[in-house]
Amino acid sequence: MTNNNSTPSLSAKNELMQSQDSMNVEQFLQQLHADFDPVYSMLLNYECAVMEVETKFNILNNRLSIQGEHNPIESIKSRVKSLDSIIRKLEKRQLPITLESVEENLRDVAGVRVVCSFVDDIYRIEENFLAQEDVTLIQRKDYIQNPKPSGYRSLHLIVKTPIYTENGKKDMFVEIQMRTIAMDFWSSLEHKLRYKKNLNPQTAEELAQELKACAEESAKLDEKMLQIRDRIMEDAAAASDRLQNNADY
Ligand code: 0O2
Repeated sequence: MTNNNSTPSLSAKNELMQSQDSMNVEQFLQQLHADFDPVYSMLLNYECAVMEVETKFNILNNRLSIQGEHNPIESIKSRVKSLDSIIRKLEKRQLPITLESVEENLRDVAGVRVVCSFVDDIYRIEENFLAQEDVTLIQRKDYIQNPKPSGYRSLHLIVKTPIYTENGKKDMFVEIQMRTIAMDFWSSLEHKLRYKKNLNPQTAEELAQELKACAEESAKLDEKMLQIRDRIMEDAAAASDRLQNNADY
């Protein structure tokens, strides 16, 4: 079979297509990186901020457990808000949907939840955390002293803390929610129930009242557990004094 010079051979056509495809892939990747790298980089900064703050709480937990009788922190849960939630929040607040706007306006993209054993552990951990010189308190909401109308209880802090990037130091907002196991149990279940939206208004109102009553019961449980712990500690201290006195004789 002879080849007509004006039409490229089959293999030449394939080569042309392949080179066009690889050009397209390269351009596509370039565009993808240009679009998404700044977004990934921003989310990574928030991941780093979360890690920094988590480490601070883990260290505090270890140090304070040496002074006291127990580990004050039961668990730490962290998250970086999803891109969807970030954009929806900006849209809801009618703010510009840009990376600068996220960093300027949203303070809960990085979130750390610290679950403590007892109510007084929350304030002890808070005091030690805020005493650190690279932690700046921006906002404090004490929903333990002043529960929300829903019954929600937790201590909320917005802090600024630095991370260290390839371009230098960068201050990041982090939202911290501190609560007891009982508060965490209530708020996790209430959060799930709140998203079952197909309730008629009367049922919704009745259930809101019931949930609020549950929150009050759970606050009483926290109070009772604190009293029990204090009695155990007093009793243990008295027993240790008795032993010491006996040894002195
Ligand atoms: P998510 O998915 O948990 O992050 P803002 O955060 O500024 O938009 P606000 O009300 O000024 O809103 O902040 P606030 O009061 O400090 O509460 C923020 C977060 O606390 C909420 O985040 C919830 O996590 C939690 N929270 C507040 N009230 C309730 C409540 O009644 N029940 C439960 N279960 N959680 C609550 P988001 O953004 O709502 O959601």
